[in-house]
Amino acid sequence: MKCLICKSEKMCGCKWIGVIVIILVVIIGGYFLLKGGYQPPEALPTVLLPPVTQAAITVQDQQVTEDQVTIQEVSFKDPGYVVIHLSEDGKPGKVLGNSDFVESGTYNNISVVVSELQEGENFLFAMIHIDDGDDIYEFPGDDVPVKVDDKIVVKSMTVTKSIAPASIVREITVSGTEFSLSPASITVSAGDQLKITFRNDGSIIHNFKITELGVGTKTIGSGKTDTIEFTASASGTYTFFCSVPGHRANGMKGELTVQ
Ligand SMILES: [Cu+2]
Repeated sequence: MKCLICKSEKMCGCKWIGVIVIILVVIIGGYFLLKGGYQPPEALPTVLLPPVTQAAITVQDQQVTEDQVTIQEVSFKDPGYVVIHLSEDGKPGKVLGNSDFVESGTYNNISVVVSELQEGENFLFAMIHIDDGDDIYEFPGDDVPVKVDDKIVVKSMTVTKSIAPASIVREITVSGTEFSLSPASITVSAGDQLKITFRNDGSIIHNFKITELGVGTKTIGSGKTDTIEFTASASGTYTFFCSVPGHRANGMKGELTVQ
């Protein structure tokens, strides 16, 4: 390899000069970079929304399962509350609930707890009320509806409330003896929560298993009980039995039918 500096045909001492120059460049360059050239990134400036010049409210129809509604967007020029009125003859009527005290500004997705939502459709109005300065909602009273151009700031919305069907808890006691399980046939509805207590009314150890559903009691002695709880989600017929060797074949079995 040819020396780049002195053009000597052989490797010479010149290469070390090159190495030293590179090291110096790195050190000096690094020094200046750290001293002045490098600036840590500054935090992004906070985006300040312009002050609210006019009260406004935006709502959307919604489905709920609890007595609570969500206001999509609301702008308060002055501190106040979002108040939910029931529609009476198409006009804002009885108050069903109000938001917490809200300072001036624009807010998204404010929740308001309301009372007396009916199952099915509820026709409601969301209205902005002003606070009279004590941070306590008073209406009827001084916390009156806000007006813009002499009009109340209000939007109507339909809130559909659905009530989840309550699952039924079925409590069943199964007695085990030598060699039977009683009842030997149990029928429940899909979705039922089952609480099965196995009672050993025999004189030797037994248990209660439904392997197809992955549930079972402990193996217990005479006079003892053990309880299992599970939800019968899938329809079908499942065999229950005592898994102590020989007991199932001797009659300790039965059927759980989930309809
Ligand atoms: Cu048994």
